[in-house]
Amino acid sequence: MHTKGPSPVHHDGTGLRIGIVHARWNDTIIDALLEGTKSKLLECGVPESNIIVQSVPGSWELPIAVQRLYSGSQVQSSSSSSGGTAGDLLGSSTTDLASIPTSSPSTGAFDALIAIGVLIKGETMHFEYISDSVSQGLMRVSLDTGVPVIFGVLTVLNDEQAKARAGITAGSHNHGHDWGLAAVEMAVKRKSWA
Ligand code: DLZ
Repeated sequence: MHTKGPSPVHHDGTGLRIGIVHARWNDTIIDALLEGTKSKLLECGVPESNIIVQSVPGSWELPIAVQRLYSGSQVQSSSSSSGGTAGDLLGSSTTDLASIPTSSPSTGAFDALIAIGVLIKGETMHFEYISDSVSQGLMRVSLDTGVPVIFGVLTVLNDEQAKARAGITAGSHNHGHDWGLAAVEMAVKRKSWA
């Protein structure tokens, strides 16, 4: 029997702060996965203002961006500086995360982080190298920081497989739902481990 990962228990996301970093390659699929992820976070009670979304060019950039997003939030949550808002990490609206005001509900350290990317196999070894490095990089960030980093990276052979995992193909399941639920469950569990 095929069993799914998300817990059957409802976890309360009220008060959690979740960071999402997504790649921009394969943007139609990314958009659907991001939407699916956010919808479950909101369903679990995570306030919209506590969901911080950043983007990077491709999946290769996810580990460093997730690490910097987390480190920036640590710096600013323990400092009293103010001014600025979260923006596009490596895009045109780049903002210094350390300058986000601590009084806003969307500031402070993250309880979980979600990395979203879509890697589609081409004709070279590029896919294998990136998939392996990105998964290892994200695991390293998670273990080094002690913050759950949810692996929202699809590693697929073609566009059709990607669409079938993003809820785009009729009747298919959006894996973003699982990632949102996994983030809330792990964030809640992390608090109980502290
Ligand atoms: C270069 C590249 C290729 C060929 N394919 C993908 C992909 O399928 N998914 C993805 O997220 N990114 C891809 N990239 C971009 C790399 O991840 C990276 O952004 C560039 O090599 C620049 O470092």
